[in-house]
This record gives sequence, C-alpha cells and structure tokens, in this order.
Amino acid sequence: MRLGQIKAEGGYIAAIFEGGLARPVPSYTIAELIRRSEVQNVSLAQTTARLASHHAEPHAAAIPIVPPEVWACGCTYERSASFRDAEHGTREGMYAYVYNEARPEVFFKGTARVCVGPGQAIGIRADSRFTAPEPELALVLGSKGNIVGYTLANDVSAWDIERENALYLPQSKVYTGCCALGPVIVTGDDLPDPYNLEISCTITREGQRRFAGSVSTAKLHRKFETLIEYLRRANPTPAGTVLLTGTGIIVPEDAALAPGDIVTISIPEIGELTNQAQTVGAV
Ligand code: DO4
Ligand code: MG
Repeated sequence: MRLGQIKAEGGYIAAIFEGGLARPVPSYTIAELIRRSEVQNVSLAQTTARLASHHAEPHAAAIPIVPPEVWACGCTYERSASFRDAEHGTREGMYAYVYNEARPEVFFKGTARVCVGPGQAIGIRADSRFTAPEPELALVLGSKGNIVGYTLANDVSAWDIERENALYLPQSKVYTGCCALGPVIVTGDDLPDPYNLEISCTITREGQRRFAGSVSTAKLHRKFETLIEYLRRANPTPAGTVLLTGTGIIVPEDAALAPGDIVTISIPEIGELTNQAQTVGAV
C-alpha cells in the first residue's frame, strides 16, 4: 500500500495513494494511524484501509509523516566512506573505520521542525559553500523498532562544514530544511526486496542538468535490522521515527547546490521527491 498525507483539516491527514489519486483518511495523521494499528494489533495497511474514504480525489502528496524524531546512518555505502576519507586527505581513516566496524554511524537528524515534504524548499546554510543532497532510502519505524514502511529522504548536508572538523557534524546536518521526505510511504508487503532498489538523483539549474547519479541499495553494507538495533540501544524511539539509511551517491563539488537548484530523488517503487534549494539563515 502507498500511504502518505495530504493537506486538509487545517493540517495534514493521512491518505492512500492509488492511480494518481488519493483516498483521504479523515481525522488521522500517519503517525496516529501507526499508533492505532499498534493498539489494535493489526497492520498499518489494514488499519488505514478500514478508515479510508472510498472516494478517490486528486490531491498533491504532502510530507508523508510528521516525524517525532529523524535519525540517520552514515558510511553505510563504501562510496560515502571513501569520499569522506579522501576529503580528509587519507585513503582509509575514520570513515573507513566506521564502515568496517560492527557499530554503525547513527546521528540525530532532527525533528519535524527541520523536515519538508515534496515541493517544499530544502536549505542551503548561508555559511556553507558546498552543500549537497544525500539521496537515501528511509525507514519508518513503529514503537518497537519494526519497519512499518519505506520512503525517500534527502539528507541535505553542508559538506564543507563537515569536512572542516568532525565535531561540526551536527551543524552540517541539522538546520532549517535539511531533510526532505516523501512522496509516499510504501508498506513492506508492497516492497518485496528493499535491498534491490535503484536510487537516482538529479540536480537541475535553470533547466540544465548539473548532476545525475544512481546507486542500488544492493550496495548497502548493513542490514536494516542492525541499523535499527544500534539506534534503539538504550534509546527507545517513538512510533513514527524515521531512520535514514545512508547515501551511496556522491555529488562533486562543482555541482554544489545553489539557490534555485531543483533536486529530484527517485526510486521507481516509491516515486519521486522533488525540492528546490534556497538559502536559509544569514551569516
Ligand atoms: O559522517 C558523515 C555522514 C555520512 C552520511 O550522512 C552518509 O553516509 O549518508
Ligand atoms: Mg547521509
């Protein structure tokens, strides 16, 4: 099932997306449906199907969940680790270490406050000269850490700030518009092999293609269960938490995001997530 949210009732409500149309679920957000499905001990798809309107309407997909917390994993693809070590002038440094060790990199990416949905602006910090999109498969988790669905995420990051010093990571990762989610959440029953998905990304400036790249989730060096297990060690995350699984697409510095750039991330089984970049904050 393809679930998400639409703008309605003065906020967001859940909807089932089918054939280009949406069947609204009045009075419920996706987070509320996840909690309800847990209380009733039935799947999210069943809970949603029971409450959804039978009338399909044209609606734009909004942010598919208002997440209480967003976490992200890093260096889960070899490409991400080797690029970051190279930025520090080493062939194998701290990023290769994390790539190879049992404990993955897991960092806090923020709350709903810094998240945007399809069509909303992603941020370029005013104090960054090299901000890049990080196209990632994202897991939507239930209260026990179970995967209730999959969506797309853009872990937009100020790579120059990260490169300057590892202790600057939170500033490179968490700021207004740093995380785009959407367009929909695909439940597990409709995504039989999440380790075999092709993620693509393009950056377009004034109608001209600046960058195109892709990677398969088959190149992911970790199992989702391992990432979730480390996330939740001594840290029980609430239902609706979103976990980004890392990037395998690296944008070169000459394609660094500029205000007005259009970033599109896609996985055919999930859809396309498009956002325009804009400067946030002031120096
Ligand atoms: O520490 C670096 C962050 C890595 C990351 O976000 C990724 O690999 O996706
Ligand atoms: Mg990332």
